[in-house]
Amino acid sequence: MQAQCAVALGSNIGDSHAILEAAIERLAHAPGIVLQAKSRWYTTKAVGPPQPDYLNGCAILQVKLSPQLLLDTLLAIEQEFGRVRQERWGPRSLDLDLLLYDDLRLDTPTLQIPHPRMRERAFVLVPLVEIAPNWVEPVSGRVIKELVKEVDCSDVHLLKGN
Ligand code: PH2
Ligand code: MG
Ligand code: MG
Repeated sequence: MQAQCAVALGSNIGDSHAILEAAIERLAHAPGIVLQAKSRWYTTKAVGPPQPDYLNGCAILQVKLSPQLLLDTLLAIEQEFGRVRQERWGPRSLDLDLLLYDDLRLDTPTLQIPHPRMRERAFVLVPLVEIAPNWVEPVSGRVIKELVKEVDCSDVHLLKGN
């Protein structure tokens, strides 16, 4: 079993650039995962409670893991990078969100695919369109390059020196 997945990466505590680069390396070397593509990094204004700006990006992974096993792997990597779960949408050293898993639609109490808020989040769609413009988001039936046109991207800026 092989699947292609899209993952969003975010950080707004600590040296976010170093954390995200290290997280990409960690993902690339995880059993059952091959890194296919990574976007550039973007500084983004925080959505949710007041908190520092984020650094965000996305990656495409080829995986031999089920959605649940992939989620477990992402959560374990977050923990390794010092993630402490506090308030919802609060600041974090590393956030790894599973966005897309082939054309799968899944709705369980612990895992929803596609990520239910990805369609409205410029901080997800702007990096994602770089590496997956023609991927069909299976709930809307629309490709990423179309979805990104409908969000306000004014708070998403390419990190200098990418
Ligand atoms: N993640 C959140 C809440 N708000 N805002 C930005 N800009 N970037 C994020 O990654 C982010 C957020 C919860 O996961
Ligand atoms: Mg998140
Ligand atoms: Mg998360």
